[in-house]
Amino acid sequence: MALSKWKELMSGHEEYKLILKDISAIQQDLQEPPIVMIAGEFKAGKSTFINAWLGEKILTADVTPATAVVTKLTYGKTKKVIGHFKNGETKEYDEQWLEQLTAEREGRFGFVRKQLSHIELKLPVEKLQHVTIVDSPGLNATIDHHTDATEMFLHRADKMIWLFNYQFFGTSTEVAELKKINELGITPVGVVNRIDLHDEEEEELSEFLDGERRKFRSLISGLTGVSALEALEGKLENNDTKLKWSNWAEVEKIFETLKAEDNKPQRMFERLKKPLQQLDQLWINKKADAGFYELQPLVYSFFDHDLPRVLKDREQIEEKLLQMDQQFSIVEEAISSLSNTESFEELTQSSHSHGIDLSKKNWEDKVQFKVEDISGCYQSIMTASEN
Ligand SMILES: Nc1nc2c(ncn2[C@@H]2O[C@H](COP(=O)(O)OP(=O)(O)OP(=O)(O)O)[C@@H](O)[C@H]2O)c(=O)[nH]1
Ligand SMILES: [Mg+2]
Repeated sequence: MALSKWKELMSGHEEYKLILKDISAIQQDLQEPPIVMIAGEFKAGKSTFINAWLGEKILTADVTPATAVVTKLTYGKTKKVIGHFKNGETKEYDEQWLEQLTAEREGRFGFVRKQLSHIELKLPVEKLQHVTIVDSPGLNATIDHHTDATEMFLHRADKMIWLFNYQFFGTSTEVAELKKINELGITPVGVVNRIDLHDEEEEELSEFLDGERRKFRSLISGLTGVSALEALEGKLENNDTKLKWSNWAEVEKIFETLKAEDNKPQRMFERLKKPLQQLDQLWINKKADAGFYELQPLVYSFFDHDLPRVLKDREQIEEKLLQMDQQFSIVEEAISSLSNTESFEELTQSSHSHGIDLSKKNWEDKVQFKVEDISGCYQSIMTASEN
């Protein structure tokens, strides 16, 4: 396919490294079903939300900042943990290291985490054949590299669920992040987590949601309240009451809608724009550089050789012109002297001083002189201009 050809042409050239990385990611993402990223501020309950969707405690959820690495859940016949490194390399790890690799933990994997772009977790879960789920480190965590890791991955999402924390709903940093995501061409579906903590006596949940939905309508599409924790517990304990309270049926509906809207080709097209624009700019710069380096020796040789030669030629030509002017003025004098016999003596003397001999001529024969000597003068002018 065309993208492989591009990669082949660009590989090995340092200046194409970043563009190559983007194109490799696009090529990789093209093979996958829609990528749905679960994003939100730290501790919103993102990992718990994904565990609830899976119906299994697979990802690490904790009261302290937990998810440290973007974790992509894809379909695989067997469970596999694959590290995708920033330099494009991949490595498979034993599944027992999943927590050490993805969660903020002490130990020898701290260094590896810094080199990782993301971890891919392959699971034999049928639902993952139709959708790839991405768990992300919390934005606005006190740990900067968590925010960076998530921000670097945001543009790879086809769709997004933005998980609000009911207890810290709609912070200013959250609004800023949502604006950034909108600029990437993604309008996340809004979900408020931890509604189990809502006090119905204070305000009806539906009223709270209606009000916030209106406030955030330009940044998100829809707003639903859930309890990921209750949903997970409900599924693990086969407790239908808990599952009902959790309002999880709404989340299943959201996933059905996300699956049905196929925006993958459009997203891929949008994402291709950036590397294409970068390539275009790189080539414009290369062309300008090449033009400059080819022109440079010509410019130097012009100043070193051609210009001094032209200036010297000009000097000689000006000198010749001056000589010609002098000869012409003698001719003009000769012509005017034909109507003024007294000045003829002066003319012969002046002509003589300019190397033109008129003295031999007989003044009485002046008409004949006029024809012959004026032509003589012309001849000496011609000779002077040829030297
Ligand atoms: N009460 C309540 N607690 C929840 C809910 N969902 C998650 N929690 C708890 O909130 C804490 C954080 O949950 P996580 O799933 O780790 O949150 P996260 O957004 O993945 O956190 P980071 O990855 O660190 O950003 C855990 O102690 C969860 O048990 C919920 O619906 N209700
Ligand atoms: Mg997490």
